[in-house]
Amino acid sequence: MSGVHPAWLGGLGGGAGLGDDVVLTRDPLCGLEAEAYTIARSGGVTTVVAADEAGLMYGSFHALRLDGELAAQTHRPFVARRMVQHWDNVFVHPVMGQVERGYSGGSLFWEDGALTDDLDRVGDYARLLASVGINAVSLNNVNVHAGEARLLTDRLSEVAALAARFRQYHIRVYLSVSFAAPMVLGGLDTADPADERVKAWWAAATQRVYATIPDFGGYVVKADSEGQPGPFAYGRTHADGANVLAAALAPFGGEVYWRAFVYNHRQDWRDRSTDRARAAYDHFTPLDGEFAANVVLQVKHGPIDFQPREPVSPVLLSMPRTSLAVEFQATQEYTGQQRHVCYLPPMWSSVLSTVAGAVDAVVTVSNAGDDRYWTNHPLAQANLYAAGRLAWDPALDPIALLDEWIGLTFPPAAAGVVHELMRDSWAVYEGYTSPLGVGFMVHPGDHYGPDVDGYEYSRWGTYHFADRDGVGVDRTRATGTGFTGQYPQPLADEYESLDTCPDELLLFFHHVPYTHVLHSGKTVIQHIYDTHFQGAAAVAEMVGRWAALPPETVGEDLHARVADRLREQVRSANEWRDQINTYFHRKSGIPDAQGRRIY
Ligand code: GCV
Repeated sequence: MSGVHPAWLGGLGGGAGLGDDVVLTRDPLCGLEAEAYTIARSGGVTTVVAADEAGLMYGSFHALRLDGELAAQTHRPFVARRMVQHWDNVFVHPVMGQVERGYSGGSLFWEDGALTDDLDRVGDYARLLASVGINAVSLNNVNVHAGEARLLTDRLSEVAALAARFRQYHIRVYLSVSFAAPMVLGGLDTADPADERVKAWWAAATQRVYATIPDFGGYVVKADSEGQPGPFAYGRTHADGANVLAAALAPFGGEVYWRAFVYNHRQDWRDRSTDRARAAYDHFTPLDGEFAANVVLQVKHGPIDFQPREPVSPVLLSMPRTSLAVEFQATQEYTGQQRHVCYLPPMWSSVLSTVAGAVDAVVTVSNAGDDRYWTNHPLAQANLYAAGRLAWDPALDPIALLDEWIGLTFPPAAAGVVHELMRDSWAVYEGYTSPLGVGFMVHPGDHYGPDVDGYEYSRWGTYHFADRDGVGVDRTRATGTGFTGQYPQPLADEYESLDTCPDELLLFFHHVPYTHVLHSGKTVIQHIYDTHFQGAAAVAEMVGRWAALPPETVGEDLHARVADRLREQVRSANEWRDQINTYFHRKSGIPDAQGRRIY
């Protein structure tokens, strides 16, 4: 079908379109799987061959990235499902705003409680996602409030309008739904998954969805979590709950993304036997093999909640008879809220290197909103970019992806500075915030800025247990909560032993004295002081680097935006440094070996 312009090719315009030097051939007999393509460039002509339209599209986006000659290569996605999830509300929520944990303005999809009238912008977003390999998007917040629940029923036409824009780029649309929808929307007196009326309600509602949107992807469900309704209310398991929705979707080829983020959020901080890190494994692994074939269990990459450093969730290593999705968070809830530079793909890449063989889907919580630069901090775009590229191919080097994004975004004169600012930015952020995997020393509620004891005596199950002698959570089998026992070997023993536990996760797994000597040769307390001084100093250097870049190189507006965010990052990093160092100095009474200023 060379020469025919499919819908998505029209959308490639705007100066970045394919020229006559690209030859696209769709050949259903070429032997390639769905979405795969072969690409080559020779004598200045690029050829792309694929069996389907989607493969042709992905090959075309690859052609836009090409620079120079290329011997024929075939590319195919690592997983069939590569999803971006939005935590968008239709209405502005009094506490969470329009986009829960959103730092890029309002929703791309809804404005003033109604569907956006800027559907072209949605089309641009769809192109952006498709260009990095995303093929699924869920539109609304997993915390489904009453108004948003109606997207499933009488507001379905809005979902259909959005689906039409995403469809142009081979992206299927999903909805977050409330487990209590049969009650909230259907007027039933129960949402019990064993009740025939409930099953019939889900079947009928789902049938109506597919009558309107034949290629609808399915449902995303947060159940029995942070106040959301779920099957526990009826004495049913999460497999019972998920399978009812799965049965309703199965005739149409739809699927349920059922979240494993289930834990007791009303814990008593005095109770040392409950460990939030254990919760997902304890709830879900007994159900391995009980989920319907079209249920995907969606598991946050770490056992707690998207902290700057966590070990990989043991659930991802322990459910061989269940389809699994790993969930990443591009929206920087705990990693600087798109005011700090924090390039996260090195973290995601290391998770994927452990779980790649076990997962069937990669899900990323989007960091995009109606902001002019999509992501508030212009450099945060790189997180979304690489999230898609890694879902397509988890073996890609995250730093090479950073350079790929820089090359497509900035002129060569800016490339070096942007690279230097971003390359180690996750490590820098970790340095001035969360020491040795301890996590959650953030301001409660908004999760921005330091508050070392903010969650220490709260109900959320996120403690560091610092006292005058030491810090950290004992999660060992020998003397602690036993969480290390949820890992297969060799990880179970590696994390259990102080001799082998990696320094960066030490306080996640162990409670140790401040004088404990790390593998690095430093004491814990000196490590805390050093990383916080070094982290804040590194941010100060970033400001200088950016200021030295002539604004016209990147455009004055963008330059000013980044400069403004960097000023806030410096202020915040200094606050983190001083609060963390002062806190641990006061607790431990141990001075900094270098005599630097601690308050
Ligand atoms: C969408 C954390 C966030 C919540 C979020 C939740 C989740 O607790 O703070 O805002 O809710 O994770 O992933 O469901």
